[in-house]
Amino acid sequence: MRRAVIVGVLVLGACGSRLATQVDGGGDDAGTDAPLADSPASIVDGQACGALTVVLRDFQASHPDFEHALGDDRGLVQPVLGTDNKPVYAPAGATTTVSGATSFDQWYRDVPGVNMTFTQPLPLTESPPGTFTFDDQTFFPLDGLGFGNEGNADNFHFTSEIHGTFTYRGGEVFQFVGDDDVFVFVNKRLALDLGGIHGAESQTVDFDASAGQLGITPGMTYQLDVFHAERHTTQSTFRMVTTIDCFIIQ
Ligand SMILES: [Ca+2]
Ligand SMILES: [Ca+2]
Repeated sequence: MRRAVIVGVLVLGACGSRLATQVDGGGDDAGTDAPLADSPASIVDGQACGALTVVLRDFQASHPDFEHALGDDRGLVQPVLGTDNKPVYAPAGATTTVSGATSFDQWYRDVPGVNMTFTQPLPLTESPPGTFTFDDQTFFPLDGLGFGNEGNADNFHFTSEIHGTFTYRGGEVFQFVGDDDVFVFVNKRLALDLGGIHGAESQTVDFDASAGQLGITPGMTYQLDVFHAERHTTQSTFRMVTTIDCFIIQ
């Protein structure tokens, strides 16, 4: 375990130039319970390990799901990720914070005139050893970009998605603290649901405790997909903490 962590940090430093690549949002349904092609052994061969790439989509405040009614809104997504690796809207119609499937389906898909897409690195910091964190309490990665700040001090109203794979070794946790919505899928199964327009909230995935629900077995490699939405002023906080020692960008 310790060797793997050290290798991951070294590769992070060596692979920084690879981070500004477009994430492939295409489907990969094959073998969710089988080892993927990039086994941990490939880490030492220079795979992008220990750093993440985030796909950001900027929206305007006028979008029907943004600056809408406030409140927690769990159950917005179905418990299994879609075949295109996007969340599937679950309710039959509108909820307190979402107009419906048509508007929700725009959150993580490129829709000309509705959103504008950007890709940025999301560097993880290791401290203490074995714990990897991205923490930004003023998370405004699109200030001055996309539709601009729309009269606000920062550019609110955007979504983000992260796609990676990791090898489950046993004992891992994944915590998110922030606003607004966050959905985390492990092995394409919903592991964390912080849906809704709200202040900073926290949930933690305990991989061992959830192993049965998630269908994961130590030693195997799985998808991890994170979806987030910033839907309301005046805060945007994004804190992610995990003991997964190596993400490989997909
Ligand atoms: Ca915006
Ligand atoms: Ca917010």
